[in-house]
Amino acid sequence: MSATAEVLTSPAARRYVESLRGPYRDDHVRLEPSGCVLLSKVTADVHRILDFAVRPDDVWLVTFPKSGTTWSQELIWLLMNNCDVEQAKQVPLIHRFPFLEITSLMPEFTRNMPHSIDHVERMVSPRLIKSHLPLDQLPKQIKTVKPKVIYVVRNVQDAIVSFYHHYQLWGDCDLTLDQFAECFMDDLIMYCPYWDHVLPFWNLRNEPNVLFYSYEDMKKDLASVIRRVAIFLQKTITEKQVAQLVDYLSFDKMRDNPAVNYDPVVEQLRADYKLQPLPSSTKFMRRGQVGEGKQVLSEDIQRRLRQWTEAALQGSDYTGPR
Ligand code: PPS
Repeated sequence: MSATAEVLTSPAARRYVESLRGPYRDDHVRLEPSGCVLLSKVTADVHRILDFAVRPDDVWLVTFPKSGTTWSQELIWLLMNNCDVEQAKQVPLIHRFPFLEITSLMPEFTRNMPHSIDHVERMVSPRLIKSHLPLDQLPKQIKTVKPKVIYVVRNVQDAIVSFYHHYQLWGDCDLTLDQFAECFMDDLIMYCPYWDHVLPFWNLRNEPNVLFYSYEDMKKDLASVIRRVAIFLQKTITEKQVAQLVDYLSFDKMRDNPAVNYDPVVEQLRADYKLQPLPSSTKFMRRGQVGEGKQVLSEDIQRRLRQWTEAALQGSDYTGPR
């Protein structure tokens, strides 16, 4: 184990890992320099990622998991590619808009593909790159080369609910939703601590190379977000194209689009780990709603999440969703 990671050994951390089956059942480690929790298998690539060569014309999409990443990836790719929906339908998103650390995290995901870091290194510019890593765990050159960076945030309660279902989809997890939320507040779950992920990008939101918006913004007025992203990417888009994209990026269309809905990968991965087949209603594109956390988390957990959020946001001018 490299000096860049410390294994989480508390009884709570052990119980959490033992509740998992599938690709996420691995020792969890706290990475340096960010303090981000990830699977121990990622440690091998930490230095390679930190020293990764950034190009000035890259577009980086950075999010905490379950915050509208896939939705934003498809939107950004289409804006960068003249709204070519035919090509978008034909080529899986992972090839068009790779996820930097996916092979490090879940090697099975890229079984018949190059390592995701190699893939990104070999891409022709302008590259579109997804990552869930927090700012201090991303390539150091992000801060000096200053490529375009888009950060998307989502109401933390809804992100927790979506993440819980993500764990039931890409593996199995014996915890209840409330127990999962407790582990989330205790920073036992990968990519936590949550607010340490969001706030550094919030603090950069007025930098010319950074665009910060929310899942809730997309739900409220997708056309406005499309126009904002187009301006940021310096792409011209007609109102007719905006209307086409709003339709193409609707939840129902994306749920039924195999290029973005991950159905084939989930099925293969569950088979690899000999996990029970899931009911056909359990999907990556699941609900796509705002406010589910308030309906399904217990009152007690919601109260504790509010207190936990208040404490984390002390001294910050953060006004995004929480
Ligand atoms: S991941 O695994 O971190 O990349 O997940 P991510 O793509 O960030 O988030 C998945 C959630 O986004 C929802 N989603 C959408 N909502 C509304 N409209 C569209 N088009 C859309 N596409 C994806 C997806 O359903 C997940 O949210 P939940 O709440 O689980 O449904």
